[in-house]
Amino acid sequence: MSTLYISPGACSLASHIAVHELGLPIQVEKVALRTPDSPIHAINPLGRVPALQLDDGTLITENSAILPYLADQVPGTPLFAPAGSAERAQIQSWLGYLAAEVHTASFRPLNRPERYSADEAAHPGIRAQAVQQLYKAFEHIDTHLQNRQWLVGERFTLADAYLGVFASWLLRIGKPFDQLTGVARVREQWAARPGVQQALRAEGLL
Ligand SMILES: N[C@@H](CCC(=O)N[C@@H](CS)C(=O)NCC(=O)O)C(=O)O
Repeated sequence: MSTLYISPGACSLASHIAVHELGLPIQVEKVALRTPDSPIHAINPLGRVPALQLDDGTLITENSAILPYLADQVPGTPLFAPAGSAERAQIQSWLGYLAAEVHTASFRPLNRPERYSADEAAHPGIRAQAVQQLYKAFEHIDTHLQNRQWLVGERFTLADAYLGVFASWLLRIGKPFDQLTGVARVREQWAARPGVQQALRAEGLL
């Protein structure tokens, strides 16, 4: 059986949600992060989650690759769209945006300023700039959601599974993100889904 390595509340929650939404027989294993003795280092040389190890030992990392791979195990699932379709490209576009603009360019300097400067005195400035960057990244999403139910195709897709994780991280920050009404609405819709709740419960977050 394939194994998905996750850490509770981390970005791996997106792939974990997809496992439940798709009803896939995948074992989910919790690992500690940022500690040298964590078993994740023997699985993923980067020591990061999510990491999906297939039955034959093949390793797939990055939410933007794991999510489509999981959805492709259930042909015709509404979580994704057929190869060659514009909808599939739009879903992948949001996966790329969330991974690059939201997670790496914005949340990472906010949560890990030490990766940008060894000088602790510089960290408050890095964090302040990251919050502004994060707000811009989410403003774009919020504008897109003003007259839409979900990110793509008026149905819950892989893109929303991933967005919900980052939208829930915003709750820890509060202002000014609480004024993004489209993002708040999608976060509530996301949190109400049984597949999301199963993943949250399995991670000890409900
Ligand atoms: N771009 C990767 C990011 C993976 C990532 O940074 N995961 C974090 C948790 S949110 C992690 O494992 N951090 C531990 C570390 O960097 O040592 C993805 O989307 O899968």
